[in-house]
Amino acid sequence: MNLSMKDKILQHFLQSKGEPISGQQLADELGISRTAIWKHLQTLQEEGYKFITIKKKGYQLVAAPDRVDAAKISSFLKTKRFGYSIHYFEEIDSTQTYAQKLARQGAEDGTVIIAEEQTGGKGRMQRIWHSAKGKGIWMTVIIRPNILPHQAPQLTLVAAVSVVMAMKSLYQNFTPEIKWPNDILINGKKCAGILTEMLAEMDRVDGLLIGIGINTNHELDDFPEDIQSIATSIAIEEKKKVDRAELVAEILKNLEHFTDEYVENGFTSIKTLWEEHSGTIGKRIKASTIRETIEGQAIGITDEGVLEILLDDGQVKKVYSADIEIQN
Ligand code: BT5
Repeated sequence: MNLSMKDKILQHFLQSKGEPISGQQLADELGISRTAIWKHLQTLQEEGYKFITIKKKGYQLVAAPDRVDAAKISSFLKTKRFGYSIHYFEEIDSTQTYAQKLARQGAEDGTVIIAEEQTGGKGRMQRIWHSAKGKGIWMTVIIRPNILPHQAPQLTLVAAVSVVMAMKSLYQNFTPEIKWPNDILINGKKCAGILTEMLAEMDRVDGLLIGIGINTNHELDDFPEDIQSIATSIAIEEKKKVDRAELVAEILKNLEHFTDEYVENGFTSIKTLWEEHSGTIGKRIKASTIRETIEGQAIGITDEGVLEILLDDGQVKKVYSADIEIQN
């Protein structure tokens, strides 16, 4: 983990869950002086953390700013590789663009780029992804699975399963559903989107950039007017604010696990999970591809992650990439 000394100190406090920590013990553990500890605590106070001194016990963290930085995420982390290198920004144009640069420079498998705000958040096909400051999870995970270029779209489905299962394990008041291929909906409204980009040669994948955008703590007013009728957030549905760092850590745990499972055993088990959590299969849908619009019943996905639609004339059509609308 590439944490600075200040972040290491912070991590101790976050993991102590409100219990005081003695300055001497911290100094001994980290191999620095008590004065150095005190100086780092001063800097943390300037960043919005609040410590009080408790006689004979040490320092106690009593308030923390709402941020998704490396120290915060790592205090929840339960992974083997993912999330050990975290690049955190208060503001960035797009975590995807930055990830592309890092991936080209050889960033390791499981590197995370995360920001409080994106000024140029991207959806698919040059669409805009609204990324309000401090309200959501705007992150890209660089992964380097040993797969062939044509398998890359399956990783979008692996990511969708990872996100939806993380939500299900942390929240109780709603049921998220995957809408093929890359949306997570709650009660029919979009709460999260996934954008997978690939760095590849003809026959080899160098890396995948798994972009994950999740609306976590938005109130309806935090969305621009044009998406207020189609968007929602976890806080709106769960009826309480969520800890973004905890959700990030849970997603990273799932993403690492399911990517490994996929590389070792193929798409079959992921496909089953995806279908279990999908709100698309069995429904009548309208699919708009670049070439045409087709209507029919979504009957499943193939072993390649391709959507199969049963048309009214009995034909089964395979759809590789499209926007779909679920009909009543
Ligand atoms: C997606 O595209 O859903 C992929 C979104 C990926 C965003 C992440 S955030 C971290 C990383 N860095 C980036 O720059 N991007 C990734 P698509 O299926 O094309 O959906 C885009 C459409 O969703 C837009 O045209 C709007 O209609 C809608 N939309 C935009 N922002 C939204 C939001 N915050 N919540 C719900 N819907 C939104």
